Amino acid sequence: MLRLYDSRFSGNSWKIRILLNQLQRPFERHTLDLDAGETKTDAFLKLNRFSRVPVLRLEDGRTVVESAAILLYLAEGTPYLYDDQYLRSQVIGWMFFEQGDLQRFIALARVYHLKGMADKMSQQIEQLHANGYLGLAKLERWLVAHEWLVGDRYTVADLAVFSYVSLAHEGSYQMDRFPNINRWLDSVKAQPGWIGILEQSTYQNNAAA
Ligand SMILES: N[C@@H](CCC(=O)N[C@@H](CS)C(=O)NCC(=O)O)C(=O)O
Repeated sequence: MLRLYDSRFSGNSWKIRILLNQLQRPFERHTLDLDAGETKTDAFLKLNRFSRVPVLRLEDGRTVVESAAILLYLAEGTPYLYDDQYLRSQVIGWMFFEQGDLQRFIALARVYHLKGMADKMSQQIEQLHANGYLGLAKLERWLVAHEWLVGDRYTVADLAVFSYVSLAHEGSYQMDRFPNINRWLDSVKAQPGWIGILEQSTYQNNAAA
């Protein structure tokens, strides 16, 4: 059986749990405690050279790391990824954009808030917002004229970008500035099999959680 190493509040891990649920793929869930340094152990380093979650362990013991790579691996041959070479390149392009222009700026601001460090880190949060808003404005501009990020349907491009954008308000981003992003977030949430970040997948082996 597939095994997912994740952590409870990780938006990168949430992407994978949503897709596994949408694909109806059974998996064992191993939830790590990041604050206890569980991604820093020698055993975990053998699973992921970058010592981060998410990690997908395949049935044969090999691992896939990096949320975008895991999404692409799982989506291969399914409706969530195009066969067409050009459209695939567009999906991958959005995934790079998410990692480079959005994810870090949103995730760090969110972590400072979740850990009660927002006052102490207010200058850093301001800088993160300055960068994050640039990425969000580009996403908003695309969504003015497009229902989905690539082509005419929901794909792993939407899922990859969705996760942290939907959590941005937890990092004090003013998301009411972006009506088209909000319309698109609602469309992603309405997809069959979508689950919330703290929800359990129907296909999850809870014994391993
Ligand atoms: N680019 C990576 C980022 C993964 C990442 O930042 N994971 C965080 C949780 S969301 C983590 O494991 N942090 C613990 C650490 O860095 O020690 C991906 O998309 O999978």
